[in-house]
Amino acid sequence: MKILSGIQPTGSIHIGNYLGAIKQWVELQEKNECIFFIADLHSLTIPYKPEELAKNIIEAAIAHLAAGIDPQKSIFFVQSDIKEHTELCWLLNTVCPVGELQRMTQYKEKTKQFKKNINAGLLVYPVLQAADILLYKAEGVPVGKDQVQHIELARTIARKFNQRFGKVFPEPKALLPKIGAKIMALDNPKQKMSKSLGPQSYISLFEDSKEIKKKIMSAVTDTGKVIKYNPNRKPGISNLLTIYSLFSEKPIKELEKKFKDKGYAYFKKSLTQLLIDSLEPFRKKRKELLSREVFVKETLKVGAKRAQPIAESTIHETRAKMGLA
Ligand code: AQP
Repeated sequence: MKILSGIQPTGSIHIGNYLGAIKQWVELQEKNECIFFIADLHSLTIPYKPEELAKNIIEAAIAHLAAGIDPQKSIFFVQSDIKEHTELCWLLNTVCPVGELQRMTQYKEKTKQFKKNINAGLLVYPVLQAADILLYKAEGVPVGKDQVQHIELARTIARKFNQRFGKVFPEPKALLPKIGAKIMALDNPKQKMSKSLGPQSYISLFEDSKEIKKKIMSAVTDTGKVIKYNPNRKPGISNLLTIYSLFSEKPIKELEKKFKDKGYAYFKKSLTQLLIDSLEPFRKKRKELLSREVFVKETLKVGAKRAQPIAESTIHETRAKMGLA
């Protein structure tokens, strides 16, 4: 299967990004043709500091390499290095109904969150995402639950284009992990763990032991003592059980039995230790890569060189179908 996914260079990668998306990427690259990229163009749609962007892109690349993206197995590059992403986005804008864009949950949330910066990029964000996917004719897109609506729209755009101009694009499918597709915020388990909710909501993939302990021990849980998975009635403890299960590779049922009468504090201490141990290799690898910036930049350049001919070929085909060639 041809796989593609991207992530924005908008801050620290957290365990929600990892469990919902990146962990799947690392597994998928073993047996599939994979393309992963840093979505820097998407990140321009929310307030940012231009003087910090280049550094953030390199940091995001380092984070992905540390998390297990292997540039020998996958094509890994920076979105804005391939101009065809923006060209295809424009071409697809002409087949995408504006009503579909206005009803996107992320658009509604971001326009509420950034009232002083409701730019057109926020609205056409999913069209650029569709362009990213369709440019490489990807069939599977490993993402967290929050992105499913956008992948559905990419399918609609592909279908509309193919119907009007003749078949160019396969209709991509979202690939969700069985569990972990929506990790919730530690300080508010009714909301998605998210960079923009602030550092108390998440644990970074490279968080140090002291912070992990502080955040897990103060994670919001319901009143009661029983360690039981019930996302509706016990969202906090269910979220922590999910995180525990994914990092320990033990089924939730087994964890419920193990911690049944032990109480929340005991369970949280055990989870803290599990996270400290599980994240240690990521911290180590990141530290090593931080001192090899030239290698990281070179890796991204090589990735762009591999992506370029695929992108050019699709643009050529698309332009011809639309009567532009
Ligand atoms: N809480 C989550 N649980 C599972 N998966 C998640 N993803 C994000 N949050 C969770 C998945 O991570 C990938 C990267 O998405 P992105 O680059 O759009 O990251 P993001 O949305 O910027 O991450 P945040 O933390 O949610 O940032 P803000 O607050 O800025 O919106 C995607 O596949 C996403 O599904």
